[in-house]
Amino acid sequence: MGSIKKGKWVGAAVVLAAGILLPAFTTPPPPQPQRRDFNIIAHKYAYEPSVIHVNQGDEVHVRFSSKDVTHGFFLEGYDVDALSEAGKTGLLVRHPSETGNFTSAQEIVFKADKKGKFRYRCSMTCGYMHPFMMGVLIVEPNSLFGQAMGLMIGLLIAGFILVWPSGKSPVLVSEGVPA
Ligand SMILES: [Cu+2]
Repeated sequence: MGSIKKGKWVGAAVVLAAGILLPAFTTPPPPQPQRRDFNIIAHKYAYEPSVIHVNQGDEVHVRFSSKDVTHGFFLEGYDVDALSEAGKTGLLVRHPSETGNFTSAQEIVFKADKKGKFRYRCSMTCGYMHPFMMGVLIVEPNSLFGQAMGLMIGLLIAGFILVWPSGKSPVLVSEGVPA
């Protein structure tokens, strides 16, 4: 009986170790945060590109310009709002939470520290379709998340093995069933 229990513990330890180690070998290392540059062009009533992808932790630089009238670039979740006047290279940028005025800048810069989908939309009324002028920033999670999932699955399987009834019980049950 003691040896069965010991075997279970060893089994659980092996599964747990696999749960921790396998993801470390099979998933690529987390991407190093890097500088990402984007050129976003606004016109009635869209952004080009309308979807941008970065990895969590990246430093994002957006050069934003307008083709026709003055357009805005309000990025949800990142406290960024910018304005671009057609034909002008510079921008006006502000951080809405700081209630500050717009200051001129060459580009929008922020660190993509939150993962998820964040809409960017026009913050300057530019015509009848203005409310529909939007795009989306997708911040991919750091792959450490994959390793955390591997650890969790390993723990679950180890726990499952520990509480699983011993090998004898199915035999007892089948013996109890009348032939
Ligand atoms: Cu607009």
